[in-house]
Amino acid sequence: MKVTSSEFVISAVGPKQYPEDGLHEIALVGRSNVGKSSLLNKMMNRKGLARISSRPGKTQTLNYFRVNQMLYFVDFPGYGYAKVAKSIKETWGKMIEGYLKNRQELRFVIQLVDIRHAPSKDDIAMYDWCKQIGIPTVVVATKGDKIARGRWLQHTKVIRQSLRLRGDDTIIIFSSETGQGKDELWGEILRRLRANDQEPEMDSQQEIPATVSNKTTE
Ligand SMILES: Nc1nc2c(ncn2[C@@H]2O[C@H](COP(=O)(O)OP(=O)(O)O)[C@@H](O)[C@H]2O)c(=O)[nH]1
Ligand SMILES: [Mg+2]
Repeated sequence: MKVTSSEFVISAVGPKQYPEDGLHEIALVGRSNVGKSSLLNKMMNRKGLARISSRPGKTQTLNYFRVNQMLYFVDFPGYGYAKVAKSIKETWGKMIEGYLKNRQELRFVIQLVDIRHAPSKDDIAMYDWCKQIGIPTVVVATKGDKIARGRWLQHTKVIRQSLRLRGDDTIIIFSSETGQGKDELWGEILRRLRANDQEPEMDSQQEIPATVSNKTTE
């Protein structure tokens, strides 16, 4: 996709600050240092727009970037500096949970994992959490330039199996150094947004699993 405009909009500390123009939102999650800011900069063709390697764990805000007056990338605080239950339920707080569960504009999550390593417990918990809520995930294996091309398949297989990738979820290999995966990721984003536009209202989708599971345990 040709990015003609991209801008930082707000570091939101809560729902009152989320944009109200109804554009699609794509959340980016992953542990600190996985390459989230670098990927955002690469996707938006803007070297310093998303800050690279600001102090990990410092910001507990949702950072909104608008692209082409069409969508928002929502940069989540990095996880992985606390035990998963704590990082997700406490440090991240209700804001993150509330966003994932209730944000109508959220279309899917891009979850970043380092291609060199098997996903951590936090990565697995994050992925499972999105599946429980009913949010699709595009997994991006970052820092592809750090291992030989011939080993990519082997490494993505480990990631796929550790996360137990489900449904329509997919893995894309990315490098913010070489630009590997950039066009593929944009293609995937546009494909998913288009598919979403063609579906009837899916607002109740997120409530369905909870209702069903409540019923069956009665
Ligand atoms: N070789 C290589 N280094 C990367 C890549 N992406 C990020 N990095 C480096 O990894 C470090 C953390 O990147 P950053 O984007 O700040 O990660 P964040 O904490 O997830 O936002 C920085 O030193 C980046 O230069 C990549 O694709 N290839
Ligand atoms: Mg960052």
